[in-house]
Amino acid sequence: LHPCKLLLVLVLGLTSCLAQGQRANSIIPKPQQVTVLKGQPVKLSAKSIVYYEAPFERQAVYLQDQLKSQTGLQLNISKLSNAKNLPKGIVLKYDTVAANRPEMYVLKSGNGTVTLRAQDKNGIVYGVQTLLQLLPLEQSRTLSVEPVTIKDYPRFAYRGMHLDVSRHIFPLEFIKKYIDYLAFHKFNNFHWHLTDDQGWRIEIKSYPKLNSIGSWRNATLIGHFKDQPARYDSTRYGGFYTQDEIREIIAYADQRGINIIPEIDIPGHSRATIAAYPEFSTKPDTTWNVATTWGMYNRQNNVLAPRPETFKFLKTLFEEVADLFPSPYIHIGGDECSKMWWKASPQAQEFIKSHNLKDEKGLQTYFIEQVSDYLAAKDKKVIGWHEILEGDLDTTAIVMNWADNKTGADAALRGHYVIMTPGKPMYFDHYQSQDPNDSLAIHGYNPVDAVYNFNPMPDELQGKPAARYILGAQANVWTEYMGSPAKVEYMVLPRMTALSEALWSAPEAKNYNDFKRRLEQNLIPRYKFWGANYFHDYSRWTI
Ligand code: TNX
Repeated sequence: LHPCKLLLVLVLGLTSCLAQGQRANSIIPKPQQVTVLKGQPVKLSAKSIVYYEAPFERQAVYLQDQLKSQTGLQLNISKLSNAKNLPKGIVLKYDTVAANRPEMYVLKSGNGTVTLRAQDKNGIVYGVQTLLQLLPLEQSRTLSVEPVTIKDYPRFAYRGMHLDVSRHIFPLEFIKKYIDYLAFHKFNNFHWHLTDDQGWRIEIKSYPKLNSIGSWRNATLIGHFKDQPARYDSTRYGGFYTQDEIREIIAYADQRGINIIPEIDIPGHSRATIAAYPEFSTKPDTTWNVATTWGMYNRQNNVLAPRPETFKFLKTLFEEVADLFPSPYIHIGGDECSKMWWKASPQAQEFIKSHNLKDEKGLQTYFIEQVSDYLAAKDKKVIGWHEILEGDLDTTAIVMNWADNKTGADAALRGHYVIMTPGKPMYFDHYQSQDPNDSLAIHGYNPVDAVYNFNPMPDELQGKPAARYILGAQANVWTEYMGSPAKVEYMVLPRMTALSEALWSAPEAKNYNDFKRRLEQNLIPRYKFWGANYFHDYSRWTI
């Protein structure tokens, strides 16, 4: 070999090695264990095949689609036969990788094969996400995967993102894109906030006026700049997702390892319901409009009355919802229920007395327990916002805590499973910059580093048995000031990327500066590739 050629080979070899090492080092969320091996990279070309074992066929299709869109390479898929030697290509293998470690995967590349081993669909989906991050983000006819072993599993069992589609509704295609973002970041729950004072967004066949009336309001947001109050005109705004569309979304999410938790918010936040059916309100003879402004709607009636026909409605409604969603959990709201309407209603007062309830808080508890019973008969567990603990709740409801960590710790000490969503820093409708020209948001400042450094485990529970009740955490995306998919993307990226690591990675492995490096090298190019409108105030997070 001519010395010049040798030098060229060395330099090229070195640069490709560096590029490869960087990929394994730039994965988000940071895996539990990465070992870069010696040896040849695995080469993939159009002739390579994605082999799968029976439970993972739909994930093989998912990997095939993702590879095609990221690199242009179209691989065939094929069921793995009982061959002793693993074939060349990519293999999705069903394997009990570790007892008591749901969602774990092991990715191994070497000797011509990339294997992903997992004992459940979610493990395979996460292995796919990691594999995609080991591959270049460019069109290419051949690919090489550096030789590595990655053993990986999540720190918390519940990793969620929420989206409010009542205040603003988004096209079905965007809901899918949002689910893709969740899948990429190894989240496993999508909390779909489907009803609120400002509009009812799920088709309900047994009570059709929820859609013909409750899904529409006469107010459209027309201006939302920080230096001006929000402005509306009175054009009709609204819509809802049909049950067929919802089934399509459920299947799409399921393929990606994501459970969808629907929320039907009761007994407060029910203005759209009583607009459609005033007979469920404390003033059945009044006509209500679907709310046209934001905020706690308390001074204007938005609560359900404890009438027999209301409970009949709730039973039928929640049974219909339970039949539609395979989720083992249904969210029934329970937040911010104003008691003044029950105080002012002779009928509600009479109900409190005749049912031996202590007061209005007891009545709220009664609503939650009734619906919990209807859902228990359908084998569903209830999730509610932490206000459900105001009365003496006598159920095993899971508490979604939007107050501080201490409130979450108290709920865990009372024996409830808890999902942490404290407003600071889990509300992504808050500002992420202090730029006076930023787009309108609310309630102060939740920058990306606060999200990254959030620890869902309250200090009060460290080392205590009740720590096991903390299931994980979730960010909430209330959309009062998010009138378009682009605004939602702007509010969630990169904060959801930061959250993914706070939920997945070992706390001792977290490092904000290193996160920023990986964000820049690995994620920003992906945001661009996805066509996402991310927040890019470089002063906040650029190295
Ligand atoms: C409170 S937190 C709400 C939502 C609003 C949000 C705005 C909670 C369960 N309810 O109805 O959209 O504040 O930040």
